[in-house]
Amino acid sequence: MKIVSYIGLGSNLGDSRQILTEAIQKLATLGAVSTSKLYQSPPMGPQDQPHYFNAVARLETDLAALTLLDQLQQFEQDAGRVRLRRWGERTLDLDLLLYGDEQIQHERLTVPHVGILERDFVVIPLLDLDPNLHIQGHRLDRLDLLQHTTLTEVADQHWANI
Ligand code: A4P
Ligand code: MG
Repeated sequence: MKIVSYIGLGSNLGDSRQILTEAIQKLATLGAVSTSKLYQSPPMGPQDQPHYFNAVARLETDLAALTLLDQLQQFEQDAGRVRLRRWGERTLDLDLLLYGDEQIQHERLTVPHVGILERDFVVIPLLDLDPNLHIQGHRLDRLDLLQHTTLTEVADQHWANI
């Protein structure tokens, strides 16, 4: 059965735009993909790191949630992922934000992703893909953080050529 999942993409090391484009192409091997716009975002966490490129992908997949997580972690490794510190710089971060409307509490996987409702670099791209999205009873388009966003749009939905 096809599940609609949403995956957060982030990068602030290397050629981030190219790294995210390749990540989208890899996601497209798992099922039908569509992308949000592409954004730049000041770092959450340590401030002495570059701005992030952020986007969200919508993926329709047959994969079980943990199998999908395995794939995301493989794609991170393929991108030569280094992660130096918590909330620190990284070449590629792929977070499973939503998996259908399932709530998952597993030692390797928490869904919805922790902090999803507090991060403008997640909420705004999610709204690109589905303006009516609700999470845990919250309408995303009503969240206060939308009033003081720090995101800059750098490309429209076609940035990854899919
Ligand atoms: N894990 C549990 N749930 C999930 C999930 N839903 N999706 C586990 C993905 N992984 C999940 O992940 C650590 C462990 O989380 C994995 O082993 C997996 O089993 P990680 O990717 O190694 O760690 P992380 O992503 O570095 O976690 P951390 O430090 O909590 O970072 P976040 O929360 O991902 O934030 N600022 C801007 N502007 N834009 C960003 O994208 N990203 C971060 C990283 C910091 N600041 C940012 C951004
Ligand atoms: Mg992560």
